[in-house]
Amino acid sequence: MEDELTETAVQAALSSKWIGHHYQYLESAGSTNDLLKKQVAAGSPTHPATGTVLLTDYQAQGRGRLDRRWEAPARTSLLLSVLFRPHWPPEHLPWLTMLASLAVAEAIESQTDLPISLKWPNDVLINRGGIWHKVCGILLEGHISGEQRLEYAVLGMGINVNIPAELLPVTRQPATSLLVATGHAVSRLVLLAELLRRLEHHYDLADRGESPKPLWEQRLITIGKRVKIDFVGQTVPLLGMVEGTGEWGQLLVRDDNGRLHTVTAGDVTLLEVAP
Ligand code: BT5
Repeated sequence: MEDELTETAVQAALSSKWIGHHYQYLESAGSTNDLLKKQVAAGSPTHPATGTVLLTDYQAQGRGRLDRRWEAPARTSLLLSVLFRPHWPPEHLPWLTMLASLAVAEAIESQTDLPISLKWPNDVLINRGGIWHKVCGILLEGHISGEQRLEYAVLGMGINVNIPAELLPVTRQPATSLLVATGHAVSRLVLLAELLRRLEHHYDLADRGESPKPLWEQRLITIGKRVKIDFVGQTVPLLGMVEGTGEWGQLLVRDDNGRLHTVTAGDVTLLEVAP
């Protein structure tokens, strides 16, 4: 199977019009998000180019939210960051996570027969034997200037493609890979090309003002569920029912006293409802 992700291989496989046309491949890196942000800080308004993709085969310091670790054995995953400079108000930024989740879900579904679901705010999931397993995580980092202008956003994605079962990280939310879930290896190159094409499609729609929310919400397993939401630096979680989402991806949660909360960040646990 063609599985090289070098610049030559990727340029030949790409079908997107602008995302990934500037492509950097590294055999290993610290964190692709950190590296791309460093390049932007040292660059100019046009360099690195919008749509630049930085991809590595191994990350020594792969990050999740709140500096959690993202772990993936070398050459088994798609580990990449994409640079955007959206002319959007800063509060629209979550659209990028929403449309990236959609692009990942559609790309995986195009290469496997696995139905893909999403867990708010940034997990891509596969149901295996009634248990939700995480197959991809998304880390969006936006930079907002002093004048409240969104200068750029770095969108990081880690997809567990061909991680064998014995090398999957042991995590609270169980992890899986496409290899484990389908029983066969999936071409990372073809998956990457599909992902970038769909990311571009959904980004271009959002850039024209079309909301990713309807498609994104359809895949959310969090809607209509009783949940516990933990917040950073807060010992008391929020308990309640998820009633829906806001236009910018906020979670709308009704607590047990009937108060509606608009949640923009937090860790969600789905709770079993007593029969
Ligand atoms: C995420 O954070 O899920 C975002 C992960 C983003 C990773 C990409 S890789 C390319 C780019 N460069 C980076 O440095 N990062 C991005 P969060 O929701 O906070 O979840 C992190 C948690 O997921 C960890 O604490 C682990 O429990 C779990 N985890 C770690 N590695 C995993 C894996 N390979 N598969 C599934 N779960 C994993």
